[in-house]
Amino acid sequence: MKQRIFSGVQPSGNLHIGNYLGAIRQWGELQDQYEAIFSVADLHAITAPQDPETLRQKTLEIAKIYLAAGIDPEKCTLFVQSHVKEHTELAWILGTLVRMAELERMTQYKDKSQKGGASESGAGLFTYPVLMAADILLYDTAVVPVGKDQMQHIELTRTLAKRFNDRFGETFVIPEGKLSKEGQVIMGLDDPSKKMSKSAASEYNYISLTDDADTIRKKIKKAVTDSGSEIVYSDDKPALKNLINIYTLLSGKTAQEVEEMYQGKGYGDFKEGLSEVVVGFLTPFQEKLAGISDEAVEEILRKGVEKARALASAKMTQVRERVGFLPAE
Ligand code: ATP
Ligand code: LTN
Repeated sequence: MKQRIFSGVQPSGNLHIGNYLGAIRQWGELQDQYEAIFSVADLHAITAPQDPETLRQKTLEIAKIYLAAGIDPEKCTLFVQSHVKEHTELAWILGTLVRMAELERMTQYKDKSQKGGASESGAGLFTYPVLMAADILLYDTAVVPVGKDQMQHIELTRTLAKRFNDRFGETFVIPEGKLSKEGQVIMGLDDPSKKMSKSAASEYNYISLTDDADTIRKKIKKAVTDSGSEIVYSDDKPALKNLINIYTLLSGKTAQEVEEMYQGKGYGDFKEGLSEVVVGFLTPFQEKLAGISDEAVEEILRKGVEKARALASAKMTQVRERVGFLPAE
């Protein structure tokens, strides 16, 4: 029997090449080897304020992006998180097991709550990792393919699964996180000290998967660079290193090959070359995306949710019994 993988992305903004390279690309590569379930994490998205109509549109768009990235609905289960009520139910139970100090240690929480002030930020931002643990544990997930920034949440998921199992008996599979082969975090184009993020203040932080060619060229032109003019891959030049990483991940060339190509040339030439690489990748991607209708994704999501509900509901019956809840009938 194949092991199960589970992952998701929140429909909270424009997906960018960091999301693709850090997470979604490897999902497509894993779908033959594993039994795969992919969710659109709309419950997570509302931990930041969302406009309802935009949230609906983004939810469909993310599902389309999964398909355009090569996720095959014949092989995988795709569904919208809020369609399966067991996620919030299990999150409540796990929320009684998690410790405040464990949640206070989460980097994502610290970063995000700092932006608006911790005392003003919603409690959902704080308990976010508990809902994520519920997503993963409901499906007996063995492997969770995500970007590096999410690894801390997977660690917490393991802790909670073990804690539950110790207290109530073997119930959950202990999952493992899985980084893409390269494992890099793509940094912001306007600030290479922070990860590229769809909720960044400036759109010059990221290249969205739906940006057109002109926008891409403009954003790459404006991307910050380091001092000096040679094209070298080094930790001393974090901005350039990040741009070279993007170049290599999308072109298949090594960093050394890129350095050689641009020997004796400057940032202008390199940035033009990088723009062509990014446009060359995104143009066919966007053509695929445009070819997927709302109706087609809705149908795929309807089929997916049936499968997800069956698995989640069986697991929750077991969890309720272990915890000591009286059966309703
Ligand atoms: P936000 O900044 O709004 O929280 P995000 O851009 O970080 O959003 P998520 O939905 O949190 O996006 O992440 C989706 C997936 O993409 C996760 O697996 C995450 O690890 C990965 N990911 C996000 N940003 C990057 C990045 N800059 N580089 C590599 N992987 C990333
Ligand atoms: N928090 C994740 C999205 C997410 C997820 C999950 C990833 C929600 N539930 C379950 C893996 C498994 C993020 O990338 N921000």
